[in-house]
Amino acid sequence: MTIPSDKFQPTKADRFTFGLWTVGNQGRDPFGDAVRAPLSPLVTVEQLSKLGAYGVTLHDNDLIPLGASASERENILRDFKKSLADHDMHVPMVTVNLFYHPVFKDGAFTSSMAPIRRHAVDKAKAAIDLGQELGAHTFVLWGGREGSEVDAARDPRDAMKHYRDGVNQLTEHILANGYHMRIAMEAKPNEPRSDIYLATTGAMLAFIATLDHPEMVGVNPEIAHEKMAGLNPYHSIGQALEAGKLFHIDLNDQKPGRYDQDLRFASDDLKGAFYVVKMLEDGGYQGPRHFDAHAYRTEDAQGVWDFARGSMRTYLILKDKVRKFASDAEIQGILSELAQWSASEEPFDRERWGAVGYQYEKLDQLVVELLLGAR
Ligand code: GCO
Ligand code: MN
Ligand code: MN
Repeated sequence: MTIPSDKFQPTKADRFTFGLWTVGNQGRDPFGDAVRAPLSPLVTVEQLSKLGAYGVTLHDNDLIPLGASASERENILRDFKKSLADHDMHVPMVTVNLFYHPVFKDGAFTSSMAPIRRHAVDKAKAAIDLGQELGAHTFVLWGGREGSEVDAARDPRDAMKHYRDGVNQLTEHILANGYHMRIAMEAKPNEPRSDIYLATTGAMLAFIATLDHPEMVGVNPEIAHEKMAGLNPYHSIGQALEAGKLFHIDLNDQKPGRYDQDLRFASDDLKGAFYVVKMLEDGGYQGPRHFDAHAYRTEDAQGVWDFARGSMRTYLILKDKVRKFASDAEIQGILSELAQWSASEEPFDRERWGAVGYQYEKLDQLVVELLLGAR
């Protein structure tokens, strides 16, 4: 049977979104300058819509340059909203840039300087207002520079207090304005700081429980960040989902032990990506499937759209594999045997239960063959 060529063509119903900063990435790195021209938000909206995406996400300053006047802001927003409407595109999430300007070099919410902390909270509130104007219901908070190099300079307990105070002010702002907005906190262990506070999704979950309005705050796990911490994203995402805290997701990839790579989703670890897709699809995750990655520095403008198209196609192909996994008689046979054991009321017998084989070798090989298209 030949697979119809459009079988993995993304549609709006798939709810794929990309950050403006992802396809807009110009390929700068610490060793080399930009290799691609800047991409306007309007072109991004049009191109991504053509490719089948549902929407875009943005930092405040991806759209409104820092220091823009009120009338400049209004003009930019008018054109952007028109472009969204013309191309049936949505903005389900916005975030705030608290890392680019030198003022944030030692953090924002956790800065040791009170005026910087106050400014950071005001900037985040303004980004929430912007999100509200664009119809977003999720505000991602990534504390890119909330961290340290010199531990003599700040006690992490103080950082936690300041961080908590900042997030509490944001939930107050949302409530006071009657917005329908939730906050999703994104963890990362390092880069650009030597150490970033709340380094993992698990740490975020513990922190959220200490907030004034924990019900309004969840997590935005990123595959690459969990891998940078040496963790298994499938487990982190699963824990968040089970806790009712998976408010958003950043799909990408990362080789272990490297710098922050932001690789195209599933480009490195197909099996890991398969389990993430399985978790999102089987676990009832309702949010957009959001890509936070960028094209290789080797790419020109066309390569960027190849990157975007590839990200969505791979997700849909893996989603198809999730369906195959659920209907594969041999895989399901092993799983139902395991389920029977899990529900067993047989008495404990050291000899019997110690001698049992779990069939995990067989199960894993079946998954590998399924992913390789041999089943
Ligand atoms: C990174 C982060 C960012 C955030 C984004 C949203 O490692 O650079 O993943 O891309 O997701 O800034 O706040
Ligand atoms: Mn991210
Ligand atoms: Mn990242």
